[in-house]
Amino acid sequence: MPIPFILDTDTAQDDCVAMLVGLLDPESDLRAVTMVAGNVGFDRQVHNAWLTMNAAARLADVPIHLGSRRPLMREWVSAENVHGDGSGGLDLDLTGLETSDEHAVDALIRLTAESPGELTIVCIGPLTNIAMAVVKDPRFVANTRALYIMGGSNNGRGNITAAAEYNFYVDPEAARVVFEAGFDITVVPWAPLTLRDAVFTRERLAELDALGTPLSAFFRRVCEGTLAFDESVGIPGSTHPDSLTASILLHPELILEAADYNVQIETSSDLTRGYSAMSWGVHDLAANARVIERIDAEGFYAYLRSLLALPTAPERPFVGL
Ligand SMILES: [Ca+2]
Repeated sequence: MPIPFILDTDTAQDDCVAMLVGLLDPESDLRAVTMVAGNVGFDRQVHNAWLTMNAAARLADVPIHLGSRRPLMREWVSAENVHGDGSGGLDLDLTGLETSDEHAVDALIRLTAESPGELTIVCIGPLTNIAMAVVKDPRFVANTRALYIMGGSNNGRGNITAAAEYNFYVDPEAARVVFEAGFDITVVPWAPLTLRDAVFTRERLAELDALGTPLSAFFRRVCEGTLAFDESVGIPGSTHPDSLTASILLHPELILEAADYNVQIETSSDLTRGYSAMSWGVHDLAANARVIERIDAEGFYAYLRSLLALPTAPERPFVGL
């Protein structure tokens, strides 16, 4: 049986790849996309989601619900210096395409309530929408099967500051609400996991490009902009934590090591805003999340490669590809 889930995303670069996983893998039953303020301008993120659905030839198959356009308490912080527009300048004729009238927070609450305990939410942006749903409906936590969250670092370095990973930094209060709410949570952290197991070197990217499919051409474009940034900060390739998060939901055999942690998010310090304190079981703190520690990196690469090798052609011609 395909696994039903919702993708909560700030769609740019690897969010697009995560969405491809959700749209192309036969093990996946992607029910909705919910948009949250994050990586790049909100409307550009929606545009990037349409581009991705087009690449997967699934335009308008999955509803896009527009959600929180800013964090709960903070000013929005963009990652446009990292991602550019998040899709390498691709464009598309969007004639006739409409996002849902229903707000993302209401969609999250309704969809999980319609099949209690069945829907997982893959959260690959700031956690604003999820926190809003927690606050709005006390049944939301129990109705949700699990959250798969890309965010934080496991006693490792951040990316937007020394201490913090971007998603938790942008809306630390939302992250705190979510980790204190009682969900069944799995975390894919930035460091050390992503930096060790989900970086594709230029050699690998060339291999993927050599597949010569429309999907591999799309993949190259959405990853190209970020690659230059990653290399400028010493990361030897493009980073894929969001697609990894979706992939381990559908293919848990990719998980090689994981452990239960108590995860708390720093909200009061300027210096360590959004820091995720991940306590590994020796501090008398109750576990509230499973943190992924090691994955089958070769298996993950081979899996994405197999998706990008599919002959799927875009539904409408891209402008600029
Ligand atoms: Ca993201």
